[in-house]
Amino acid sequence: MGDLILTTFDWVPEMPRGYVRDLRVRWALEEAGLPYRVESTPFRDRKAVHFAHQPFGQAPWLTDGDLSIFESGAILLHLGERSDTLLPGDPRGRSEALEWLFAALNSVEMASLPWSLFQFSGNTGDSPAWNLFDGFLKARLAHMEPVLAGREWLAGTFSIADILMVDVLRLVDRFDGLADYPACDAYVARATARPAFAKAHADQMAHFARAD
Ligand SMILES: N[C@@H](CCC(=O)N[C@@H](CS)C(=O)NCC(=O)O)C(=O)O
Repeated sequence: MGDLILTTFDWVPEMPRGYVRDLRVRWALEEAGLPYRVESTPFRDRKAVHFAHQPFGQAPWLTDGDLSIFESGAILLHLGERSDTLLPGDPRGRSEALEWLFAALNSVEMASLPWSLFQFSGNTGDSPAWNLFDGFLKARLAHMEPVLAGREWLAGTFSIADILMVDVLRLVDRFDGLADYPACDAYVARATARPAFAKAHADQMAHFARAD
């Protein structure tokens, strides 16, 4: 274990600001109270060293001493294991947190990301493709709704699973997609009211604004 360094882009256009995935990592680091620093990699001119850390040329990645980790889910799992609070210690709680961590990325984000891309590109008129992805997302939200109506956090206490699930649902909320799902909406609201989220969000916005 060594110094924690989070690397994100030096700049991104306005549209993704506040939603770039380094926010998940910042949020977890703030919740855990782990010291870290942020470094930048060029957004426009991605060099070989970037691909050496992140094979798809994306952001973020985290280094912990001589360990370099890409994929926000893998990074949060690493931080959960380093933190006393973000991953339950008992086998049942840990297993629940891991289930929901993968569900956020592999069941919900799988539906929310294409849906959001349709929204970003304004292609939400009646078409077979839009109806397919809209229906796919709504089916996922319909199953998340009773889960979130029955509990405050996914794995008992607030965990890395909540950071990922909330960040995935936040993108849907950006386009008012949670309006018919009050428990999902309330879950996003109570998680994003946490001081660690506010700090992470403000820091990301300031980071990109400095490069304008
Ligand atoms: N599955 C990756 C996705 C990373 C990702 O999509 N990063 C975006 C920023 S939020 C990115 O680098 N976009 C630029 C690109 O794909 O070229 C993760 O969760 O870390």
